[in-house]
Order: sequence, then C-alpha cells, then structure tokens
Amino acid sequence: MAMLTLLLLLSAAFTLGDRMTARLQFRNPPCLLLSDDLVTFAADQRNPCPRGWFQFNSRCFMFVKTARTWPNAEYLGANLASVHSYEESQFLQAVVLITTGSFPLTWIGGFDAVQDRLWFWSDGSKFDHESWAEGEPNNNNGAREPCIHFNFGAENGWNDVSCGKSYPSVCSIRTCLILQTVN
Ligand SMILES: [Ca+2]
Ligand SMILES: [Ca+2]
Repeated sequence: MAMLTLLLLLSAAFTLGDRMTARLQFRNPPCLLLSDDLVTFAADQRNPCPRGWFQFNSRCFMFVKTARTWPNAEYLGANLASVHSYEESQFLQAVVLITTGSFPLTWIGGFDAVQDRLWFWSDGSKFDHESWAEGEPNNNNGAREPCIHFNFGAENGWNDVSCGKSYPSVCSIRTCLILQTVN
C-alpha cells in the first residue's frame, strides 16, 4: 500500500506542470543502484527491476553466468541472493532454469565463515530459512565448507562448499521505493 501511495504521489506530481520540479529520493534501506538504467526502471511501476533482472516481492534477482569464487561473485554493487522462503528458493531455481535451460550449481549469499554452522546472509538479512539438500551442510570430509551453493543433489537443494570454488551466481537488489518531493 505504501508503495502504491508513493507511486500515485509520483504520478500526481508529474501532472502538476512545469512550475514544480520533481525530485526523486530513495528511502532507507538504501537502494543499491547499478546504473542510471535502474533509476529509469525503478520509476516504472509495471517493471521495477532493471532489464535482465527478475522480480520476486520487493527484490530483483539476476543469474550471472560467469563462474567466480564466492567472494569474487559478491560484487557489482549487488549482493549474492539471500533466500527467505521455500517459494523464494523455487523462484531462484526458476530464474536459473529460464536463463540457462538447466540446473547448474550456483552461489547464493549464505556463509558460516565467522563461526562454523552459524549462518549469515551477505546482504545482512536474517537467516530465517533453510533449503539444504539431504545430508547437508556436512563440512565434507572434515573440511571447512563455509559458503552455500544450490541446485545440489536430487532435490536441487543447498550445499555447503569451499568458497574458493568457482560457480555462476544469483545476485539480488531491493526494488527502490521512490519518495516524491515537490519543491
Ligand atoms: Ca560448513
Ligand atoms: Ca557440503
């Protein structure tokens, strides 16, 4: 409802004519702007995500094909994706399937590098959902496996794995809530 109100305010302000100047501000938590394109798309209520990104609730997600280590995939002003529900986990699988036609192992933003089995998301959100594959997380063969990829095992679930391995990734950004100020 708040978003709708803001967009209605935005539309109304633009109809007031040249005497008033529209100024866009971005509400906290801050939007992470990748380029000017995002500002353009964020102002379009029909498509709040930039081109090539997929919307789920208040975030936009993108599959990044280039295989990188987990720390190198945490880049470009976006975060590796956090996952907060079974539906969101299924959505990420769909994003990867639509983009690649398959289910490649893909980084998301979970890590327990600070303390074994104490999981965090790299975007700072609460670790309130888990979709582990059977038998995971397992610190395989006693190794520290501090980073999470998904599309693992029969159920395409999550697996803890060494952060230095290279995989494609899914990153996410918040859709921008646009505040309108009329000067
Ligand atoms: Ca682990
Ligand atoms: Ca594992």
